[in-house]
Amino acid sequence: MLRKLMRKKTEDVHLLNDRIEAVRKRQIPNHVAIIMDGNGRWAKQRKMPRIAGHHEGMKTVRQITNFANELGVKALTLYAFSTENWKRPKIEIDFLMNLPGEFLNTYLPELMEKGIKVEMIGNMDALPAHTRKAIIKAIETTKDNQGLILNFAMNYGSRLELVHVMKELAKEVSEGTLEINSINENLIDSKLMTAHLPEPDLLIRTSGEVRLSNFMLWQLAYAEFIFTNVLWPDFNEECFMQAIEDFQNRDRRFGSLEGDQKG
Ligand code: V0D
Repeated sequence: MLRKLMRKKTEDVHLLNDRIEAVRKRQIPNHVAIIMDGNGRWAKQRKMPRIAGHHEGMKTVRQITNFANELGVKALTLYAFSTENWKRPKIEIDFLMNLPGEFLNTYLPELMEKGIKVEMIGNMDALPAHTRKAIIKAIETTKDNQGLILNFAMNYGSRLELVHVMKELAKEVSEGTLEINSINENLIDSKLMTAHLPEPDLLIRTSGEVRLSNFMLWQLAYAEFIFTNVLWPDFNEECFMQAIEDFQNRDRRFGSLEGDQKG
């Protein structure tokens, strides 16, 4: 029985390896953005506290980061904490704010080994000092790494990001350093917190919710959206692979008719 199980497991690994080889031959998305939903529900199903789900979700972050890096994805943005999340019970927020420190304590050496570079978008100022310190240390330590950019969206909200850009432009216009006619899409791109990243070409949201929830509204204009019912703690390499395959099987046209059947 055990031998049969082990053989099954070995077959699964071979199948996944075949799929990896096949997706590598096609276009790998440059920038994948993920809304990591379903941690609370995962815990509830097991009669565990919500924080247990968050902790399990952190393990998934590690696994998916490594896998995306191996596939050659250039940037991975993970929505870890939204500006809305402050409405949660204080005890849950306190637990969440310990996760970056714990994650980095255990995972920073591996990030260095693999050349992964940590970055962050969102308003750092409102985070507790210990959380901020852990993140700043990770950003500093990994700043010269050349592999995947692991970009955490923390205390991030897209409308607020856009409000900041608009104020900045208004200020420059009123000071006479910017002409209204010079405002264009590229200029706005350059003022966003994601200015240094490639445009996201794939958005994944787990746990069956089909909403954007104020996440990268401007940046996701042309991205492919993939929604899955899988809860974030259950999201594994196979699920990520499936999302990449679905992405590769879509016909991306950016509004043109290129590749369409003519006539
Ligand atoms: C909980 C599922 C890693 C989503 C993943 C404070 C909710 C696990 C980080 C992390 C969270 C953030 C920055 C950093 C290193 C790690 C994280 C939060 C929540 C919000 F530099 N997981 N994780 N941050 N969860």
